[in-house]
Amino acid sequence: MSAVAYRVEGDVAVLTVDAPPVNALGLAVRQGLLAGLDRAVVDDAVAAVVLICAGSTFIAGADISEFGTAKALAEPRIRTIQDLLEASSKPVVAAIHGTALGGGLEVALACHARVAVASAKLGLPEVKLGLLPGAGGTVRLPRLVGPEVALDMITSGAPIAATRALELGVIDVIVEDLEAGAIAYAAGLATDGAPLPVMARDERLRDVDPALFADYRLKVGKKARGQIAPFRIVDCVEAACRLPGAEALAFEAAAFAELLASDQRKGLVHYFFAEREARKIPGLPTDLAPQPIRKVAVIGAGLMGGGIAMVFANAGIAVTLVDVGQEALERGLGVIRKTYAASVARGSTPQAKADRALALIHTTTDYAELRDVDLAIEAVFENMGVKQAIFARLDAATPAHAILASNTSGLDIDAIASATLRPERVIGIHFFSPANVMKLMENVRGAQTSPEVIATVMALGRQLGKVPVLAGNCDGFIGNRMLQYYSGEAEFMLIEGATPEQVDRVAESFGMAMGPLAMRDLSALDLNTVVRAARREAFPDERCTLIVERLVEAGRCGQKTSKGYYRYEGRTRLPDPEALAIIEAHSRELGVARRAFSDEEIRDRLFMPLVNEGAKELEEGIALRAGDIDVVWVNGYAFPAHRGGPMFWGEQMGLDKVAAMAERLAAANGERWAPGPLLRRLAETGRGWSAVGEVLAELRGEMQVA
Ligand code: 3H9
Repeated sequence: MSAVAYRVEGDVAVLTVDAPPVNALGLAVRQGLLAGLDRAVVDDAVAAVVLICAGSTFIAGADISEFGTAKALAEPRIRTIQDLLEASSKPVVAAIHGTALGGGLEVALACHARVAVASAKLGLPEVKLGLLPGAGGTVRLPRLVGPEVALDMITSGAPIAATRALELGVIDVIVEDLEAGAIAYAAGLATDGAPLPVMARDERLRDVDPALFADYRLKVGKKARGQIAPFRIVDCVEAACRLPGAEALAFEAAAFAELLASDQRKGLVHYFFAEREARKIPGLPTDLAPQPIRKVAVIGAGLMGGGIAMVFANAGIAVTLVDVGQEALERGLGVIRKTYAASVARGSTPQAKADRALALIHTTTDYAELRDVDLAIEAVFENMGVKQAIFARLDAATPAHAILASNTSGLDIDAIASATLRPERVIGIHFFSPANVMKLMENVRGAQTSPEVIATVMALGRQLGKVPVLAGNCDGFIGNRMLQYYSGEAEFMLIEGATPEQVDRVAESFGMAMGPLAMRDLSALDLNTVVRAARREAFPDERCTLIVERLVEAGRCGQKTSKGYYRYEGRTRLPDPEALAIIEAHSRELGVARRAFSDEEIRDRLFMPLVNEGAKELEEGIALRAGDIDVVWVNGYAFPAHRGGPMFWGEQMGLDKVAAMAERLAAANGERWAPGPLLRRLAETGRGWSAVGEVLAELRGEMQVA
């Protein structure tokens, strides 16, 4: 059966693409489109053509899974189909519902007109995959909407709504009944007989001010954090304004090929699939329906609790915010109101939406009001006794079906669950701060958490617009457990001779939003000293430094005291000789000779320990897949998505190098830094993360024999 059905209604041929899940332009769809168009062109009974899709969406782009395979290069290519569309003397109308994305929108732009339903969205999201629109998007879109709007759309990758697309002229009309509307529109064009527009041949963009592109490059430079694609997009749109259509298309094709071969594209495409894979939990019954969550309680009206309440209210779910006193509730609600007001003022949330969300947040000090909630999330400070007491109260106050969740960032979920009579309905839901902004939702399964609860919370993540990942229960779960090695090495390198600016510069040029030391300054150094003392006690034989303690003793608690690793003028961070003197004095105190560091060494010492600890999480089943760890780090710790995540990056660097680094760091820092059996075996045998299952089985087998 062809992926594209052909039928004729009156004198209009209707080509229906039917290639679930998203009608991507894989080889079969391209072949079907070519066959359908060829047939319509020669069919004397056909005066016009409609291109429409079955299922939930219009063509959502090229088939990403074909990238790098022979199929992607096989004819007919997308451009061949577009040539045919533009050469057709019979009008072709794209009928759009769902999302017309990437190559999908590019095919629609090569049609002679576009009709859409009001709920449709259109966009060129290739930049999110480290690419640019490679099927004429940078040439046709600027001709249709002008270079500024095209640059905004293509460099952001954000889709626009049909109403906006109509205003801009990307679509010609919004209809209610898509197929009937498109057929009528196409028939009208045929009867009208007016010359058909061919965007790629349109030469109207000759007088664009070149300063636009210089400005845009500066703008992109501020946001792009080391990414190549946004700059190449500007180059292409500029070329589209300078060159005749055919030459601009050739320019775009060359730039697309360059990006397709780039590591950044590989990293981002890996990330795309990893995010989707992370939603799938092996072992859960496939027919398990998630429980509906209509009403939730959030315990703790602090910054975290308030942010969580906003997440639910934004998704239209009623929230009861609970705290011990009226004053705490008022304060919490005040912060929530301020956050909404700021977001309305910025233009990112419409007033009506903020009002609707605020109206869904109700406050109380009385647990008796929780008798009809479906989920309660505790978000108080990290103290096991306090959390257990709250869970015991929640167990008594909430209905039997309610899920009880803790937002702990590292405490033992089983110990928390033990305070209840329903440990199977207890789970960790770890939001990252600020919860209303950060995308990651690290869900932590306890030993007894039921499959239904896991399925519900994973589905809830998507409903809330978050990126859910399932973690096992251990100190720090997936993300924070790894973090200590990253910040630990940052500190050791300071003692050995690197400066805070150098360490942070390397991390930031790698693509991290903020270097590890600047990050610590932001989150307050004094708050960190308690955890550090506990860790020194737990691992007395491990290497440690007292840099943070020395800085705090000198009144340097980070941004809040305007000095820490740096000094701050407002929010501007500046190198500070005083901080360096404290660090140098501590090097002397520890008897460590200071030396120069290369950027490469700093990079490897910062990021390779993450990979090593990630491998141990895989070994212990804390993370289900290496990709899950990548998703956690990209969304919870601003690890650059264009590097694919720490595990993908580590594999690109070579797991043998990662293991060798772990050996060296274990000798210097302590046994916890050593590679585990999984990483050792992968490194020795030259295998990658895709072999984790098989290597773990081998290792288990060997243990049994031994
Ligand atoms: C491009 O077009 C290049 C051209 O310019 C030039 C070429 C020369 N291909 O996200 P979901 C799968 S680049 C293959 O969960 P939703 C996805 O993996 C492309 N597979 O659904 C998942 O599979 P599974 C530009 C794809 O409803 C399933 O579909 N286009 C593709 O939340 C459902 O996906 C884009 O970047 C694809 N293009 O969201 C659009 N897209 O079920 C990327 C999806 O096995 N896609 N899959 O896990 C999206 O943004 C969302 O998937 C979409 C649906 C909004 C369409």
